[in-house]
Amino acid sequence: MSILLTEVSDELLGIFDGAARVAVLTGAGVSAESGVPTFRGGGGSEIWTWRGRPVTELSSAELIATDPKLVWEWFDYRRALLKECVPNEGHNALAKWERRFERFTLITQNIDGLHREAGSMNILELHGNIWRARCLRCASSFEVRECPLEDIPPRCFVCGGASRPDVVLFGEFLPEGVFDRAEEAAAAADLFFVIGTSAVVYPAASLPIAAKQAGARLIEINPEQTDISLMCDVTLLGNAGEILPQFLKERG
Ligand code: BJW
Ligand code: ZN
Repeated sequence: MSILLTEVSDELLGIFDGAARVAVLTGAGVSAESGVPTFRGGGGSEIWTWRGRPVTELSSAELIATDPKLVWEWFDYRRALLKECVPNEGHNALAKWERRFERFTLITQNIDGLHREAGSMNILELHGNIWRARCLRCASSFEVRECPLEDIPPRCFVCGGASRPDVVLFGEFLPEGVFDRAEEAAAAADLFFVIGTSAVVYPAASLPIAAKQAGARLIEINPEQTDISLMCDVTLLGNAGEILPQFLKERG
C-alpha cells in the first residue's frame, strides 16, 4: 500500500535512522529549484525548449549521427544556462546524508554536475556529464569548461580528434559498468529514495523496481505522483529542496 504524505513524519525519521544501506535515484526535479529546466515538466518546473524542437529529437543518437554541430549548439546553449546555477537545499541535504550511513550511493540521471558541487562524493552519473566531452577518435574523456565554446566541436587534448558531449542520448547505451554498479547498489539497499524523476526513462526507471524486488523500502519525493508512485511505500508530495532537509532536523 502506498501512503501519501506532505512532510516527513516521526515514523519516517525512525526508518531513516535505522537504515544501513541507502541508495538514491535523482532526476531533473532535484535541480528544478536551482533554476534548471526539467524534460517533462511537473511541479510547476520550466521545460527545456530550443528552436522549437523537442528534447527527444535534440538529445538523440539519430541527430548526433546526422548533425553533430547542431547537437553541440544545443548543449552549448544549456551549458550557458547551467553556468549560472548553483546547488540548492536538496543537493546540500543529500551531501550531508552521505556521511550518516554505512553505505550510501547517489545514482543520478542528471548531467549538470550539481550533486558534486554540493559535496556528494559517491555519485553514479548514469547519463554522463555536460561539462565533459569524449573523443570520437581515441575515446578519451576530458573536461570542457569554456562557455560559450569558441570551436565546435572541441578538440581532444590527447590526439586532436573531434569530440562529442560525454552524455547518454536517447537510443544510446549507458557507460559501461556504471549501470551495473547502480543495479548492485539498488539490490543491496534497505532504503531506496526516488527523487525528482518522472521515472519513465529506462533503464534508470528499472532501479527502484529492482530495489523493491530485493526487499528495500521505497520512498518517493516529488510534488506530483508518477508512474512508480503506486509501487512506493511512501510518496512525499513536495519539493526536494523543502523535503530533503527535513530528514536532518534535530531529533526530539
Ligand atoms: C520535482 C521538482 C522539485 C519538479 N522537487 N521534484 C523500455 C521501454 C521503452 C523504451 C525503452 C526501454 N528501454 C529503453 C528504451 C528507450 C529509451 C527510453 O527509456 N525511452 C522512454 C522515454 C520510453 N531509453 C534509452 O534510449 C536509453 N538507452 C538505452 O536503453 O540503451 C539501450 C538501447 C540502445 C539502442 C536502442 C534501444 C535501447 C538511454 C536513455 C538516456 C536518456 N537521456 C536523457 C538525455 C540526456 C542528455 C540530455 O540531457 O540532453 O536523459 S533523456 C532525459 O530524460 C534525460 C533525463 O536524465 C531523463 C529522465 O528525466 P527525469 O530526470 O525523470 O526528468 P523529467 O523531466 O522527466 O521529470 C522531472 C520530475 O521532477 C517530474 O516528475 C516533476 O514532477 C519533478 N519535479 N520540480 C522534486 N522541486
Ligand atoms: Zn582523442
